[in-house]
Amino acid sequence: MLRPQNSATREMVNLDGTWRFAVDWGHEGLSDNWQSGPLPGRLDAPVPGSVNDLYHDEKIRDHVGYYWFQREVQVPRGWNGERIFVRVESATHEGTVFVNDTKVAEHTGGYMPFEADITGLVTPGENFRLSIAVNNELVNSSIPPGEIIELEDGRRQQEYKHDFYNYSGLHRSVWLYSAPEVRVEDATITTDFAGDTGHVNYSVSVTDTADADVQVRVLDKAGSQVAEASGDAGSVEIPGVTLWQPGAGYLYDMVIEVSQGGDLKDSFTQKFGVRTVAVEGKQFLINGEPFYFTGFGMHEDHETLGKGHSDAHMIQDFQLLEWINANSLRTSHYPYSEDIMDYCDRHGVVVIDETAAVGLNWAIAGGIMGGTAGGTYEKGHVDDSTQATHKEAIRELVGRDKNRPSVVLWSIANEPDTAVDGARPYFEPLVELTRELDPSRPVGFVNVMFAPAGACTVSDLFDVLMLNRYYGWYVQTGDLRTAEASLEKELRQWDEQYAKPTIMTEYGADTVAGMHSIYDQPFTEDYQVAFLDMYHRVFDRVECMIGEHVWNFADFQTKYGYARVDGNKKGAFTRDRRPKAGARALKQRWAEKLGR
Ligand code: GCB
Repeated sequence: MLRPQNSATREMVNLDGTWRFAVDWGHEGLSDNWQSGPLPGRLDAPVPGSVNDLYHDEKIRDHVGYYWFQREVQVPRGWNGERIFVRVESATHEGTVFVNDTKVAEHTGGYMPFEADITGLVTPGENFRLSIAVNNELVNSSIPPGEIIELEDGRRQQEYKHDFYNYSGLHRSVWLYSAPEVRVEDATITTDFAGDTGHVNYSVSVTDTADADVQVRVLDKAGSQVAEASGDAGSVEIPGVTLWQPGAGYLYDMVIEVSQGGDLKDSFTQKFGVRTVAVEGKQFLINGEPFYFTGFGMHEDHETLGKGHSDAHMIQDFQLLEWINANSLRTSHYPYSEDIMDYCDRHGVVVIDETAAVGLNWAIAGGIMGGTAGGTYEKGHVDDSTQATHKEAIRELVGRDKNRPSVVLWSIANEPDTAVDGARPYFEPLVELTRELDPSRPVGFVNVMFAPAGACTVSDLFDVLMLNRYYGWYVQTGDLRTAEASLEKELRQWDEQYAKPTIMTEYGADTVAGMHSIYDQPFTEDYQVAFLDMYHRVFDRVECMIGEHVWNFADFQTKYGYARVDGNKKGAFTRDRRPKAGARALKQRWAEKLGR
């Protein structure tokens, strides 16, 4: 799905701001047609933003079900004859959109954009009422999965098998936009290079192909044309190409113009970078050069905003990533906002792009995370309906991010249960689907500690191994000497058995800023440093290791649990982005590792 833009033939109106807001306590908003008039009550809510940390009423925070958002929208008077769309960048986890009384879209999956063509329902120059019902429920068929518990006193509680807080709201921007009837609907660009010549393959789909003439022009950063072609699919060469590189995100514009009978109908510019990605033996190659990942598993998470996007916070986070010498990140545990992805493309930040398939694991769920036990791949847990949603999540993610040079690897799940029989029939079709959708990028998933080399039943299906390990934290707590031996033994086993490039996608220790000890005492800043040092010594001794992503970039909010004190404290930075001792240690380690 293309991200809308302003162009010679398209226009966008941003609908962010303060919207009317109501909590649907009785689950009656849809049946009572709340969209047909002003929402009940007197609350407002910010868009973008999470609603959970804003109100003094704890019941709003804990509500399981629908939150409603509403505002008036003025359609620009110049949009006569155009198609008019409403686009919601994310409604977590399900959004139902109404234009006046009419339902125009329904979408499941809390971290993906969706849109509706509302042309016949609105009039340029006039107002309409836009209502969005956002449902925060997680069930077994959703990604991520969850379960709703009905308590004896009638309350409903949301269980889920991941630790980060189940924030809800319209977390990213909402747009009204116009596009012409005959328009570019999709574009796919893949790249290669030989010497200093870039090879660019493209294919464009147009809404109405009858007599449509497609022209593409490639412009460099300065706006000079460097290549051109005609037809809805083909290839062009860029002489003297500037490659997209880690740390230097050079982007070209592909200006796609659609004409009919000599009249320009649509102009759409798709950005792209020229680079290659490949796995060769135990190496991960970007532009033919071995790449070593330094960085973090992240979260979209801030005080007050929850998972709401803010440009200021985004820029601060990326400045800190640069400061600490991180060259990459994983979008743990869901696709991030398109603004973040655009930033990575522009600035050469390497991305492991992850679906929202976190918590497909009833084995851990009964253990450290709390919640109900039972087998993972059972009817009512992770079953065919979950797999169908998961496939859709992969289709949407690849569809949204396929043209991004920053994305070098797909992560189709985080820590699923893969030590049991049901895992292979569940994952094999998902790996095939991902490869079919995008043959140009390697595919991986993130392996949990309970499915080590001898026990994991799916790792051979993937190109790259991604491991989350907590020796010295969840096991062998406070005993770094034993932890070091265990970690090394396990990594060597992966190396011998699989000989695949391996990234440590999570390792970290909860750390309370300001707490110190001369001993190896968990929760202190000193322990965080000693813990990270230990992992780094081991990584440097095991050949297959091609990257280290610390868990986590910053402290983040979680659901309540005895293992969490006001959230997860494994951040290198606090939740308000102040460095802990581990941050300075990482800055030095990564400077050395990257030869900076
Ligand atoms: C994990 C999960 C991550 C948790 C982390 C932790 O393995 O992937 O979502 O936050 O452990 O700190 O427990």
